[in-house]
Amino acid sequence: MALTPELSQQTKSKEIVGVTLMSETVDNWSQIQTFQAKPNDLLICTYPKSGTTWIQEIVDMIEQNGDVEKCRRDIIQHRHPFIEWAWPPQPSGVDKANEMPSPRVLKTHLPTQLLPPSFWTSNCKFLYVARNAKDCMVSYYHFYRMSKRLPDPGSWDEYFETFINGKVIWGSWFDHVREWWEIRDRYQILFLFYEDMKRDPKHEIQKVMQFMGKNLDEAVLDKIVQETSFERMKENPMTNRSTVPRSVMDQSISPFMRKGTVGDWKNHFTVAQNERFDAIYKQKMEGTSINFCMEL
Ligand code: PPS
Repeated sequence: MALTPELSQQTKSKEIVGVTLMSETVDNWSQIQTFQAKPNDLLICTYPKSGTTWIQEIVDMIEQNGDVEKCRRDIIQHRHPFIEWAWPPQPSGVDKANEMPSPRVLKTHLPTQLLPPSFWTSNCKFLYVARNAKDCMVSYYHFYRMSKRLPDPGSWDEYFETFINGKVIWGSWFDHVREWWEIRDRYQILFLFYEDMKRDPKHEIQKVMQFMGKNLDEAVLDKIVQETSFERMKENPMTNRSTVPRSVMDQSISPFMRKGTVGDWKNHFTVAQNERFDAIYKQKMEGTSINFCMEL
C-alpha cells in the first residue's frame, strides 16, 4: 500500500522557551495550552523512554480490575490520549481527549512549565515515572534510530552531545525530572521510579492502586504483575507497537520493547563519557534531593 506523504514525513523540531518539541506540536500550541483538564483526570507524566507504556498498561489493568480482555480493547496509544500529540490530518491528542468520556487517563511528556495551565487548577491526579538518566538516554537513542518521525540521531557520540545539551525532542532530562520532583508535594502527584518498578513491581503497583482509589485483592494484583512484565508486554500487540507501520517505526532496527532492564548504559558509555556525564549530572542536579538507582 502506498504511503500517504503525512505518514512518511519526518518531523522538524521547533523550540518553545528553549524546549525542543516536534514542529507539529508547536504549530498546534494554542489548542494544547487551552486544553481543559477535569478534576477526575489522571495524567501520566514522563520524560520519554522512562516506562510510560509500562505504567499506562498498569493503570489500565487496575482500572479494568485485572480484566485482560478489556485491556486488549485497543492499542495503548489509543487508550490514553497523548495531550501534545499532533500529526495532521490525524486528530490531535487534545481532539481525542475531548472526545473521551470521564474518568480520563491522559499521557504527556511535557515539562512542568509547558503543561496546559488547567491541569494545575483542576486539582487532578498526576502519576510521574522517572528513570535514571543514563538508561533513559540509551533507550531514547535506540528509539531515535528506529523512529522515522524523529531526526537521525547520528552516531552515539554525536547523540551523547545532543542529549546532555538537552536538545532532544521534549528537552532536557535534567530540567524535566528536577522540576517534576520539586513540585511533587504541591499537587496530587505520585512520583515513581522505573528502577523500583523493576525491583518490586507488586509494591509499586499497590501504590498506584491506592493512588487511584481502588482496592483489588492479592490474586488480581499478582495477575497485573504478571501481565505487565516486560516479557508479556513485548509479546502483546496492544502494547508492543507492532501495529505501527514500518515507515513510522522500523522495529527491525531496534524493537520498541527493547531490553527493559536497569544498567544497559554500561554497554554504551565509554569510561570518559561516564566521567563527563557524572560531572554534568552533579552540576545540573545540584541542590535536588532526588536519588536514582543505576543498577539492580
Ligand atoms: S515512550 O516512547 O516515551 O512512550 O517510551 P516508554 O514507554 O516511556 O519507554 C520505553 C522503554 O520502557 C521499556 N519498557 C519496559 N520495561 C520494563 N517492563 C515493562 N513492562 C516495560 N515496557 C516497556 C522499553 O523496553 C523501553 O526501554 P528500553 O531500555 O529501550 O528497553
